[in-house]
Amino acid sequence: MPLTSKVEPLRSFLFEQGVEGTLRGLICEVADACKYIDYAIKMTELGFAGTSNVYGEEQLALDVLSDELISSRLSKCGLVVNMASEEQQNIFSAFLKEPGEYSVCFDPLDGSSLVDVNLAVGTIVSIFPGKELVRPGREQVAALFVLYGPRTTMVLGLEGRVHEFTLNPLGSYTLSQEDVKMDESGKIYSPGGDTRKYSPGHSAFIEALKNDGYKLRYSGGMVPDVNHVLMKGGGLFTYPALEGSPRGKLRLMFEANPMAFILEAAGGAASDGTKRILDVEPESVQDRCPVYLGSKKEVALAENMLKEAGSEKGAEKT
Ligand code: FBP
Repeated sequence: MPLTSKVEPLRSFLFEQGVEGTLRGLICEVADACKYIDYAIKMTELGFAGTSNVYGEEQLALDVLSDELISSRLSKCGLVVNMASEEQQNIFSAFLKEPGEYSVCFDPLDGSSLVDVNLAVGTIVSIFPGKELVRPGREQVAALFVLYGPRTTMVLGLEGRVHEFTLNPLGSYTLSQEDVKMDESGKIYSPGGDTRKYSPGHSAFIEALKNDGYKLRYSGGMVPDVNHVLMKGGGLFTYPALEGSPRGKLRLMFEANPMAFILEAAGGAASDGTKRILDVEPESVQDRCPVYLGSKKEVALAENMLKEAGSEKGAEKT
């Protein structure tokens, strides 16, 4: 990106957009912490940490380091009350006596198992006002993901708009795309999950996309795959309910909610197959959620076909 006077750094862009000071500061703190994760991905020894997370999954050294980089940064910034991390068991509070005004859920390094094979991964962050975290996603005030790919970019959803910033070699994020918008439909699909365990409705839906000439684009990393659908202007990312996992694999608070907030702000849609993800009432920060994220047409088609299959199954039983 040529250096011109038009270079718009993240903090001044947020200032010009009238984003209030504390939230502006918090977004910049998160962005800064992710600079260190970006460096760690490129420089740190790969391999396991010898510990497991709350889901019993072996943690990579990078998972633990990324978690520490964000937790410690947010704990000391004076802008945060409570936090929850996909890598930690419980909700935890900021160190400071005078806690801040916001609470944050984050997945420090989503798709981390792909770093070993040198594929793109990401950090996902969800920001709520106040101290409560176990609440519906529609109450978020902002959400973002940082994509560690050929370029390191941050995609921010805020006040009904979505913007992309790129980390330049000077170590600052500058605006690379303002007001990213999704079309009503697209031509790519990104289907997660074990196809043998797909429900009949979901299988029929994926088949319909194939028959309609949609191109398969799946890396196994939610952040690069959702970014692909968003930046291509349309299509669908999905990780459905599976046989034996009625709520799928992805986590509501750390993955589904922030991505749903961003996609909706870009004019797309986000469903758990039956309803808007942002209206799902969580019971705990560990909840999982089936995910259909993308253009409105594809998400609506998924809901209709799952419903039809559901009613057909119901009819068979009677
Ligand atoms: P982690 O949070 O444990 O990394 O899992 C999330 C994830 O890696 C997503 O990024 C991705 O979409 C999905 O799981 C891939 O799952 P699968 O390997 O079952 O296709």
